[in-house]
Amino acid sequence: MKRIVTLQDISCVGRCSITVALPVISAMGVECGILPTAVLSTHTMFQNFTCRDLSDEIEPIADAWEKEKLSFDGIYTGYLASAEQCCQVEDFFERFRTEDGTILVDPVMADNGKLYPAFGSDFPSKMAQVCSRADIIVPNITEACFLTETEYRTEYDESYVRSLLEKLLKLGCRTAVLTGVSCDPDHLGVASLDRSGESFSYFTHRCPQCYHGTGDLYASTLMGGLMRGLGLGEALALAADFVVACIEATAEAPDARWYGAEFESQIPKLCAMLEMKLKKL
Ligand code: PXL
Repeated sequence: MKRIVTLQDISCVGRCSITVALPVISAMGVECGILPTAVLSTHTMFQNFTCRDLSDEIEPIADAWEKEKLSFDGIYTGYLASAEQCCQVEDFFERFRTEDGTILVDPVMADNGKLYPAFGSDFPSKMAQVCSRADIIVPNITEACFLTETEYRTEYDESYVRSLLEKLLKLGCRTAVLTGVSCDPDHLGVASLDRSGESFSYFTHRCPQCYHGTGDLYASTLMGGLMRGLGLGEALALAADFVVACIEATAEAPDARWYGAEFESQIPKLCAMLEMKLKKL
């Protein structure tokens, strides 16, 4: 069984970051270690939240793991608590990167044209450094604009998407995946480009609803799929189909919470979709 470690926060309530990554990646048959970057009472879209930065723990934990000769088939980073933590994560990559391992960076920092409240204007350039060391990065359109200093647009065409992907590759990563891509009102999806010029895109019908944590669901499922041996195109599609299933389940749930997508009820579907794709390999 493959083992990964994910570096992101624990938002105790809110269905995002580690509370999404652990159940999803475990359900996909991949061991998921965690290195929490911060503990928050909830994610930062709540009006009141606490946040304890765990930067001081990162190095001692990494030291102990190194002494134990632990290694990981993949490293997956999400929400980081500060610009300084970005540098610590880069160090972590250098210590734990392996020849065949995959480093996936979800540069969680912004949506709908705006940075999340906890981040200052110095954060995107630090996150760009983290991205430069990744194999795969999965920004949404807003994050891609911050990373590449591109004007954020709500309406765009394929050439805007292509130029964002090309600029993201120039950061230094091997593969750039852009999420939340929509070149027409009825469809939403993802587009990717790698250094060899290979590209994929995958679109589903657009769900009118919008829930927090869907980016984390997407990145976690993508990491799980890649670790199980799916090709990039199949893993991108699996993650998109799972997120749509979660959004639709949330929209139909009479007691749905406002703060996150109901992914729990869709885990059996995720496992079934994964098995179908694995059978075709
Ligand atoms: O879902 C991304 C995310 C993760 N962690 C924290 C957040 C957010 C988005 O707002 O606030 C703490």
